[in-house]
Amino acid sequence: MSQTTLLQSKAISNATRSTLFKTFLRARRLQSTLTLKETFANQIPSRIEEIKSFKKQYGKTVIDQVTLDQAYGGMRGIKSMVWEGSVLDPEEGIRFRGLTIPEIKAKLPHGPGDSQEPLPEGLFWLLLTGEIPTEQQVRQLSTDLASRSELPEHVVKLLDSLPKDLHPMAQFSMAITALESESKFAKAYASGVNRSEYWNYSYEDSLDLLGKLPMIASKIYRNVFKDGKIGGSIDLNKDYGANLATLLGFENKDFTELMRLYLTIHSDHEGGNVSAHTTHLVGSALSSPFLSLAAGMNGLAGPLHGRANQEVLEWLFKLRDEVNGDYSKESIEKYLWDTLNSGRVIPGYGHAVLRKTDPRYMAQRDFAQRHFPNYELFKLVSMIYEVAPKVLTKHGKTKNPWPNVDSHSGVLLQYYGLNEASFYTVLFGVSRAFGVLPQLIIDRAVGAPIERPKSFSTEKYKQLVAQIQKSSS
Ligand code: CMX
Repeated sequence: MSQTTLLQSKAISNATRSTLFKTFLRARRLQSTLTLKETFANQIPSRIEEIKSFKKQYGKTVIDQVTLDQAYGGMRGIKSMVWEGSVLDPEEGIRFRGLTIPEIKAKLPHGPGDSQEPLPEGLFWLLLTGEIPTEQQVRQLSTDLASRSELPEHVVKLLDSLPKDLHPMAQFSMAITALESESKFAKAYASGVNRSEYWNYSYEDSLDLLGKLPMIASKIYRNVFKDGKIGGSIDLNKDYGANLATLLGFENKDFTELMRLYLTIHSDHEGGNVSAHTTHLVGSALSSPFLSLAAGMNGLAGPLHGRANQEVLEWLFKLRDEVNGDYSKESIEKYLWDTLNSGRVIPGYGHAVLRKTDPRYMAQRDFAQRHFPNYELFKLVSMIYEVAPKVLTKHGKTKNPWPNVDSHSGVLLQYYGLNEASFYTVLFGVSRAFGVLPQLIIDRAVGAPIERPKSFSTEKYKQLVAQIQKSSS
């Protein structure tokens, strides 16, 4: 019987009801003041037990079959990973712990005052624990992350020494790798800590890392594109998005709102995408969270993945130059065909899993409609949204002619004056850390094994196929 039902039951006396009510309230109060680490630590035994008994009962159940096409086709669609934070439905899009983006926006704590956007710290809590944190818990987490922001001197020196024409993503990955010197996990492992404690040190590293990412990102931004000085200082009372906006040098209230939304929706997109999978794979060798995330960021830097947000902007600007103010459907359609006929992809369109417009695109479109419906570039992006799916369908190659997350993000940043497109993937990377680090901590808590799928040579596959054909004839 639940506590609420018990309290309503006629079978108990008023005195018992009053005692029960007080106990219930005390438990609720205690629960709502637990830190993220305490909340997660409490869950570990039952998580381990749940997986153990699930495997014991159903471990030999066949959950998928693999074709030769899939082996040659980037392993598309093969069910072979466990990822707790989110599941991606081809038609509906992402659900974070079962919640859609509109539900996340409604349920997670928002920024202060009249903020309408969810806090990425809250999403991190949800992804790690499956629970929605209270306002108080999220504020505490924001302060915890802000208190970890300082960079070691060698990382600052490293960033200051890099040439300005080194891509911001290469700088980002190098700085994260260089933070390895701070890894509590690596030190604990070297000193022979018991494996049941791995999660604890990975948790600390993950929070240290999240805390330092705004400093790293801002240092890169200010070094490469501005005067080299960070835009402001960390405030322990501000939330993550607000601190990031300040450090980058943007004090606009709406830009801060954009950062909250941006960091929340770019965080997690199942485990099989390149950045998430790479972080998970490298982490499975017990590399520290710093080395694991840096590996994931190198994958995010690819133009078919996170760097598509930069490609979109550059492609949009070329389009703008080429059509010379003529934003008619006909001239946009011609530009789309020119791109396709020259053997290039339309950046920001298509997806390996999705078969509809990405809800992350819609969340950004909604933001633009609320904040700057008449902005020229927003109108252009909207016009492309009307034309491109038809052109891609006619072109007949892509399985998904609809826009993805990267199709819209750059235009939002442009509106607020963050014009430097080569920096955009770094912001994606800061957000992606919120999605991939929870799984790394969970993996360490439940003792996930080193990942090692099987590969065959073409020769060996031929033998296998011949064998299968022979036995079925
Ligand atoms: N423009 C032109 N052709 C496209 C296309 C696009 N936007 N998207 C897919 N295609 C082509 C593929 O190149 C492939 O061609 P070939 O058979 O000649 O190799 C064919 O259509 C089938 O591809 P698919 O099965 O539909 O898509 P994939 O799962 O192979 O690839 C993705 C997915 C995202 C890499 C691809 O759609 C693409 O390159 N899009 C443009 C880049 C982009 O926006 N990437 C960002 C994705 C989101 C993210 O990770 O951040």
